[in-house]
Amino acid sequence: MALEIYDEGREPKRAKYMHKKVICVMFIITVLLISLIPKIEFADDSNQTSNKDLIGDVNGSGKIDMSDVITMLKHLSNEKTQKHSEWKLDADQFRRADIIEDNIVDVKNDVIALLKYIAASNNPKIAQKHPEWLALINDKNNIIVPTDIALNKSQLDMMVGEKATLTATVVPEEAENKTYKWKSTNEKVVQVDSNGILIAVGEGKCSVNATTWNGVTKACAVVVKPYSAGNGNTANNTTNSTSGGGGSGGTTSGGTGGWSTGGRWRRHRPVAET
Ligand SMILES: [Ca+2]
Ligand SMILES: [Ca+2]
Repeated sequence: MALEIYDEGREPKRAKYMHKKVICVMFIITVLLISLIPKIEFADDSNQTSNKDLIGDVNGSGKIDMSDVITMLKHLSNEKTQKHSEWKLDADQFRRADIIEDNIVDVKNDVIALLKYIAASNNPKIAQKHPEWLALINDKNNIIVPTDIALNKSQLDMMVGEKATLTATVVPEEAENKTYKWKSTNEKVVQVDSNGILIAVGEGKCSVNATTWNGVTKACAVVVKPYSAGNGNTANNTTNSTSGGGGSGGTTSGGTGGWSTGGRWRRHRPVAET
């Protein structure tokens, strides 16, 4: 392994000093990067694949996680100390660990790249800020990641007690993992469930956001006004339309579009398309 400290022509004393220094730097870098990862989810299947050639999946478990980093660090420790011979990577593992392809598995490039990838995959905020952290490994694995998420509505007027449905479409269609989550910025105004069904619970303004697993997000601005029979607001009626390709939205037609709100009251009115 072309680790600098074992290059030919180096003096043994210098190599010994460098050895301690490298171990120390490795430790500090690892601690720093692990601190970037808010929650290490070994069971997280968001990046799971059956592809045994997955770059970064050093131990061939079918997914990329901290156990791959540990495998790489053990290997590097072996390279330096000539101990723990069982820690050596075989040719396939080495190929998957050589993320920055230079035929060297090192901390500076490969371990850091892997740690960054794991940090970004587990934290949408990091992914949003550093999409390139995900791109490096994903590109090598030819995994298409979401680049956009379209909502059928960018704004919505509702009355307290009313329900509405938002539909999200992850772009591109071919994305490997199109998982996304709904979230309201103020649950005292609007609550949203995992199917994008909103319920207005209080007066005010907030956003309902759909965010993909890799941090791509889109917001719908919602204004909730008090309920009044003559209120001209045109909130969407509740439907579960799944045909929405980001455009047509889910609105029932006809005059029977009644909806209930927790059994408190019920009324009927024509549905207006917004
Ligand atoms: Ca693995
Ligand atoms: Ca490398």
